[in-house]
Amino acid sequence: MAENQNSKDLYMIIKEKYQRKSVAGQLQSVFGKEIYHYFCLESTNKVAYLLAKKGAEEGTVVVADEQTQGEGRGDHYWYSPQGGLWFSLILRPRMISSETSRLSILGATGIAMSIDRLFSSLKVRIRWPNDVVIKDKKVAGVLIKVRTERSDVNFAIMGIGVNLNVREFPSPLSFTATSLIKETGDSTSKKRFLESTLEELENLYFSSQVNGHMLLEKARLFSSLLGRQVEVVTTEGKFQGLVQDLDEDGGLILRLESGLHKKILPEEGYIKERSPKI
Ligand code: BT5
Repeated sequence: MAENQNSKDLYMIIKEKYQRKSVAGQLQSVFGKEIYHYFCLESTNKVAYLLAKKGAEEGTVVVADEQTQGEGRGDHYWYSPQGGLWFSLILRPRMISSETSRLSILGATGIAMSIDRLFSSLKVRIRWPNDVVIKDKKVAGVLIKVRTERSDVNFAIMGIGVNLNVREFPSPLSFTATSLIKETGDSTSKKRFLESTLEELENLYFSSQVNGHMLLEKARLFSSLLGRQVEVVTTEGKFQGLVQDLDEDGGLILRLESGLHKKILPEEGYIKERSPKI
C-alpha cells in the first residue's frame, strides 16, 4: 500500500493550529493547519486521498520534496524533481458533485494570485482550465480528485504542482514548461510560497461560497484565452472557436464557427492549439 510504503519517509508533521481572520472577520479553520511533509512520495495526491478517507480534516496538506509518479489529468504525468513545490490539499466542500468543476479554476486562480502577489513583475496567466503560465509556458498545474457518495461530495483532493526552483526540464517539457527560478533568476522559499498560496486559496474558497461571482471575476482577470481563437480537445471530439467567457462552473464558453455556443467543463477538455498571442 502506498501509505505504508511511504510512511517511513515522513519526516515532519506540522500542527501549527494557527488561525487567520476570514473575509467576514470570523476566525475559521485554515488551510495548512496540519501539514504532512515527506521527502519523497509516489504522489502527494495518493497519500492525501488515503488520509481523507480516514477522516483527515479539511485544510490538511500533504507535501513532498520529490514525487516519483506525479500525476497529471487523465493519463498525463507530472514531472516532480527536487526544487518544486508539490502538494495536495484536502477539501470537504459543501457542494454537489456537479459543482466541483469550479475547483480546478479556483486552484489555478489561487496559484496565479500568489505568484502575482510575490512577483508583481511577472505576467502570470491562467490557461483554461488548470494551467498557470508565464509567457505561454506552464509554471504550475492543478489536479482535482473528488470522492462522492450518491451525488454528495465526500471530499476533494486539490493537487498542486508549482515549478519553483526547478532549473532544467527534460525534453519535450523544455519547450513548454518554465519555473519561477528561470523567470526571476532567484530561488524562492518553498515555505513562503506554500503559505502565500494556501492563504490565497483559503480566501478564494470561503469567499466564493458566499459570492460565486467573485471567483469568476478573479479568474477572468488572469485568463489568457478570452477573445482568442482556440482548439479544444474533448471526449466528444475537437472544437474550434473563439473563447467568449468562463462561467461559474469553470466552464469555457466557445463561439463555434457555426455561430453556436458550446460550453466545455474543465474535466471534459484541454486546449490543443492557440492563435499567436495578441
Ligand atoms: C496538470 O495536469 O497540470 C496537473 C498537475 C498536478 C501536479 C500535482 S503535484 C502534487 C499533486 N500530486 C500529484 O501526483 N499531482 C499533483 P495536466 O493538465 O494533465 O498536465 C500534464 C501535462 O503537463 C503533461 O502531460 C506534460 O505535458 C506537462 N508537464 C508535466 N510535468 C510538468 C511540469 N513539471 N511543468 C510543466 N509542465 C509539465
